[in-house]
Amino acid sequence: MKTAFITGVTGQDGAYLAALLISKGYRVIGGYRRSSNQTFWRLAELNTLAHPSFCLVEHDLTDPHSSFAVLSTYQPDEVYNLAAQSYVTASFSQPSATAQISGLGAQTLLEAVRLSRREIRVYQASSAEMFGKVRASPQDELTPFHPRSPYGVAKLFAHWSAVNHREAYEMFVASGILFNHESPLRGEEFVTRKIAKAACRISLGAQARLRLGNLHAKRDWGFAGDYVEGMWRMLQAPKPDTFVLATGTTTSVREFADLAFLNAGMELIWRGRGADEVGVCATSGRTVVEVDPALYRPAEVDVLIGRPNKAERELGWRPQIKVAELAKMMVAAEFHWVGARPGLLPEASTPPIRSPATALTA
Ligand code: NAP
Ligand code: F7E
Repeated sequence: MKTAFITGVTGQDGAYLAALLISKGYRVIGGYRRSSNQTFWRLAELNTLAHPSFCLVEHDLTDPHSSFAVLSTYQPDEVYNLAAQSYVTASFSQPSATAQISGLGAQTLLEAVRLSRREIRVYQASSAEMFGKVRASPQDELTPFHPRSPYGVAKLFAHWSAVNHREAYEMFVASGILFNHESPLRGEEFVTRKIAKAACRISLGAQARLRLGNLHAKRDWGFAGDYVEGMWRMLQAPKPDTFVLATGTTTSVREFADLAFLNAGMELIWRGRGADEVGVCATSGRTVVEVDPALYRPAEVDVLIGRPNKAERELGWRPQIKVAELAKMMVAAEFHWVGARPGLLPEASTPPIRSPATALTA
């Protein structure tokens, strides 16, 4: 039985990865940081929390002693470093904390592995945000980086630390440059979940309007359940390397809103321009989406689109879920959680109500 240590297990990817590794017969040690308000709901949704092969351990990525203690106590074969301050907007208001956690924290963990047992295989969660002001499209492993946020800068430091540990110490350190991946378990501050939740609530009359920032931004959105499979494959490869995981298609925030609201039974019509643009419900004529310039970022990543050919070729990895199905899954989960159905849809096109747990395996 292999043992894996996952940092940041309480996050979206941590929950999906823990469930995947348990299904593959691993013993999973899940690192969580101490908080006055624990966030184990994702692990509970995927039936991982009480699983006999799963164990929670207190761990803070910024504390080297904390990493040494976990490594020496549990002797993992694989370490997946998913812990991060991962919200780009917050990285502008908390740049130092973001650098400490998402940048230096990764290097601290790599050093702990090097000094305790360098045979351990390490996965570093790198990000398409490192491409930022993109120099080429689509982006792949050879595209130059130009981060546009303190988060992107911190992730770039962590990525090069991973590459450097690979080259300097011959350690097995894989870096996955992952494009945006979402799910019903996504944090509510990220735009897809914010939209999916609002679409459900507005259609049920529980919320009047959704306020969004930049509607023009485009992202390559995939499903988190597919991407954690790619992380695992990177650590089973014959040699450590850097891989892009993406779907190869890009969708604007406005288009994602169209998809989500349609799945909630509302067709949107867009009127106006810039900060005055609004999304109007085609049936009722009510404005249900509006732009709030306070949500614009100091620097924006306009368009991301990945080219995952290397992962397909060398890892046999392919994303299964496309953005339209992702939006459908996320909105269906919102209705499921409030115990309602998207009432305005004709019966035949009602999306199946899938809980996050079934979404993983479907
Ligand atoms: P997430 O939901 O924000 O989860 C981040 C996790 O890190 C949470 O468990 C959080 O704990 C933990 N954490 C934060 N600071 C920590 C610290 N000092 N010590 C230990 N744990 C800490 O992020 P995600 O979407 O699952 O993403 C997983 C990783 O992939 C992150 O590194 C992210 O930057 C990266 N990534 C994500 C995407 C994406 O689209 N999802 C794309 C590319 C890269 P709390 O629950 O206590 O907050
Ligand atoms: O924003 C725009 C926003 O916060 C996506 C993280 O997982 O992926 C994620 O970072 C886009 C941006 O994700 C709102 O300006 C408009 O252009 O969902 P997001 P992100 O910033 O792309 C990367 C790859 C990571 O690594 C990160 O950890 O949507 N947008 N209106 C909005 N975004 C938010 N959050 N809220 C809005 O109201």
